[in-house]
Amino acid sequence: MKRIFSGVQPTGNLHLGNYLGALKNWVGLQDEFDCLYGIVDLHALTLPQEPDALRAHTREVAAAFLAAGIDTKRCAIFNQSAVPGHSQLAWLLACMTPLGWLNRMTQFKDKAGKHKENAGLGLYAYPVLMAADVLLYKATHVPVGEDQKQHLELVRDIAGAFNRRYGVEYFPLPEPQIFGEATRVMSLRDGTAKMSKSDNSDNSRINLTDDRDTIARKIRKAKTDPAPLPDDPKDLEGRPEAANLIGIYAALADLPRDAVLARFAGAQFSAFKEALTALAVDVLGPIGEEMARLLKDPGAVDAILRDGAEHANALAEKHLAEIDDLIGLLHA
Ligand code: AQP
Repeated sequence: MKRIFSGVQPTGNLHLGNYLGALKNWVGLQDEFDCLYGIVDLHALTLPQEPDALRAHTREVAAAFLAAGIDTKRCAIFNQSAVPGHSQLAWLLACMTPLGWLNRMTQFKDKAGKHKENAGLGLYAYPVLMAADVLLYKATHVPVGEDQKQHLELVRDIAGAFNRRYGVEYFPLPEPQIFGEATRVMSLRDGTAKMSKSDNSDNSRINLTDDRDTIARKIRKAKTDPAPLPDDPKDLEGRPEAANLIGIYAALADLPRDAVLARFAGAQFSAFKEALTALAVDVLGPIGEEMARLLKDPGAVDAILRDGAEHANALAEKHLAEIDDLIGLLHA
């Protein structure tokens, strides 16, 4: 059976990049895979989180999953900390992960910044927890963005290390699930930086909860360059902001980039931005409204998370019993 695990951190400010790079694609996977989608709250703890905000952001991600079209009849959605197996397996895998493998991870270097000695152990060990997330369910595929390819390689290495140590083919080596034209959404203020939840400037991103006027204002203010839009995708090279806006339009409209350029070749940004605003409002408006509706009833969102966790726990406990047995952990 083909199985997917993927997750989003409940760190607030869910944005268009999270939608186009993750949620929208996840919806399409439901038909083909057994899908488990986690709100990875333990990962969020690698940086300080305020308790009430963490709870609110967890429900907000759950609402975004549902509003984007994830169907809980076919997929489990749950928060990671509600399935203790994630932490248990992370420890077991940490014991067979050489430090050298973790030292190669570039995300730690980026997130720890200049003061590595002050960074938490959790931030350093994050990729091992990610390996546990995927391997706990014996997932065969992981949807990956550009920035996570290195972590998936590590998941495969750790799975291979376990299998070799115990002389079994227990964990499948998960494959990357790649999507047609990869959508990496960049900041509206800087076409070379990823659109990100943690960017200090709210104008850098379109949040899934932004209303029509806010979306229009942010797109109007989005950085561009003085030249009109080209007709050949090659001419977008060296124009990161133009390339980003075209990429966003293409992803929202489900069109290849050259089809978008064919439509807007020669246009000024003002006209293109108006069309982009209308499209963004069309796609995101209903998602934001549905999230707001769902979040009015937090008890109902919690009930969905509980159901998802129950399903995930059943699978996790079965696998952990097998893993403990292979390792020789006695449960008398
Ligand atoms: N800009 C983006 N373009 C495309 N995909 C993106 N994703 C995030 N940003 C973009 C995808 O969203 C999923 C969830 O990401 P995450 O919550 O695990 O955190 P992240 O990747 O660290 O996202 P952010 O927004 O950049 O958060 P901060 O600022 O907290 O680091 C992933 O599948 C990711 O690829």
